[in-house]
Amino acid sequence: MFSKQSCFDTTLKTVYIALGSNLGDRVANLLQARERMQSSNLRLTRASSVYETEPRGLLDQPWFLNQVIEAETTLFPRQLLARLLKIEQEMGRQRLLPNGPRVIDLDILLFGNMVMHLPGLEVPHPRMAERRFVLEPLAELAPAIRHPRTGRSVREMLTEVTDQPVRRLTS
Ligand code: PH2
Ligand code: MG
Ligand code: MG
Repeated sequence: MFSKQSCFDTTLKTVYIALGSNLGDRVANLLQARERMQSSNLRLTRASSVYETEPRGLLDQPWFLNQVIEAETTLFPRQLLARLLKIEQEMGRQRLLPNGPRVIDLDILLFGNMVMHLPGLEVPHPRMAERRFVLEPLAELAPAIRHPRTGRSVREMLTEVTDQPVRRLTS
């Protein structure tokens, strides 16, 4: 008997991934990242608008473009993370400063209802609840979805971060 949790589980999971860029041609970087992610085992189903957002953490850097995509995947979290990091590398990301400027950043926000605390892989993303640049685009796609640890909806979390400047660019 194979349980649902076994390593043979090939069911589709719905995941939400945050994209961010503040170096080079930011629009082209988001587009290229979406194209590179799209594949038979990671199928992009919906994309939010693109937002221009004030930098958080390290303030003295260009404003970001941020977006969230929804995808269906048969990958496991570790595999998905490895895929995202590979795309970041292929697109020339250099890690010089924590929270510093980058060509592309791809973060797993939510992976089904999973809660995970592994070295290098925390799901849901540990800082998503305090970031309007994540919650605003996520709320376009899934306002009622609940954070699996706190039980709060995206819409509820968003009401607490409205002081952070963001500007919607596309619809
Ligand atoms: N990413 C960070 C730190 N700060 N600020 C904005 N506006 N957008 C980001 O994507 C972002 C950030 C670390 O990943
Ligand atoms: Mg990030
Ligand atoms: Mg990242």
